[in-house]
Amino acid sequence: MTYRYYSADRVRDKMPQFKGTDEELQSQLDKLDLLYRSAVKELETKLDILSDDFGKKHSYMPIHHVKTRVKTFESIMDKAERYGIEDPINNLDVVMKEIYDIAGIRVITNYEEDIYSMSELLLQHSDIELIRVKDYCKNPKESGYRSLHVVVAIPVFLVKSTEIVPVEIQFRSIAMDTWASLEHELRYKNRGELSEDIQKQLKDCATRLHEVDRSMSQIRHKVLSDDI
Ligand code: 0O2
Repeated sequence: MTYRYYSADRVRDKMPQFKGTDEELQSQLDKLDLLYRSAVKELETKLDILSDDFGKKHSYMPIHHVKTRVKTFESIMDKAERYGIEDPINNLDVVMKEIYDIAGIRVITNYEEDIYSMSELLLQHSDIELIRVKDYCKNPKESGYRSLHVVVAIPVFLVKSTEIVPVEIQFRSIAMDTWASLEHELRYKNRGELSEDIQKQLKDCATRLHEVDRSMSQIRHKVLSDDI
């Protein structure tokens, strides 16, 4: 039996209101899977090539590592409900148009400045269209969260058609990712509830990590200029 990321049987169990046949449901789920996984693969390759070329030209690799994920079907449906999309299971085309982060890539860079150099280089690609930017590095969230969120649309070339697929790319430095990962884990463990005092302490940690990020970057520049 072929392994499927999205299985019609499982989806049908949870959402019996789908109006078509099991084959129709599976065919839509397979298309969803193929499009978002392909879009992620293409972007991952682009980032890999940029990082290699940057490394050769500047003897420095700005990307520390990259993580990718495609949302589970349950999580896509939850978000569609939160967005107020009516009857999402029977309107997957609307879901795909309105939810930008079904496919997500997290690019972890060494320093904050690498976030901007890498995102700018990626956005120069002629086949990539910029849809939306949210700069939580320049304007951190109330929680203390920092990251650059860029939503792009990329073409995926299939046998009979070309589909334009949105992907959310989160660019973060190692320090920003450390904070976001630990904070996410703490929040998740506490079912999203954190006391005001804990939130304040976490925000304070975000500020301190940001100071460390800046100091490390200054040290790097000093080391580089001393090198010459
Ligand atoms: P996951 O599994 O990380 O993807 P929307 O999410 O579309 O309703 P919007 O405006 O796109 O709304 O959300 P936002 O805040 O720009 O980005 C949401 C994502 O950013 C979250 O995804 C997190 O990955 C990250 N994020 C935002 N704020 C915080 C924060 O305070 N702490 C941490 N750790 N991460 C944050 P999801 O959907 O939560 O899940």
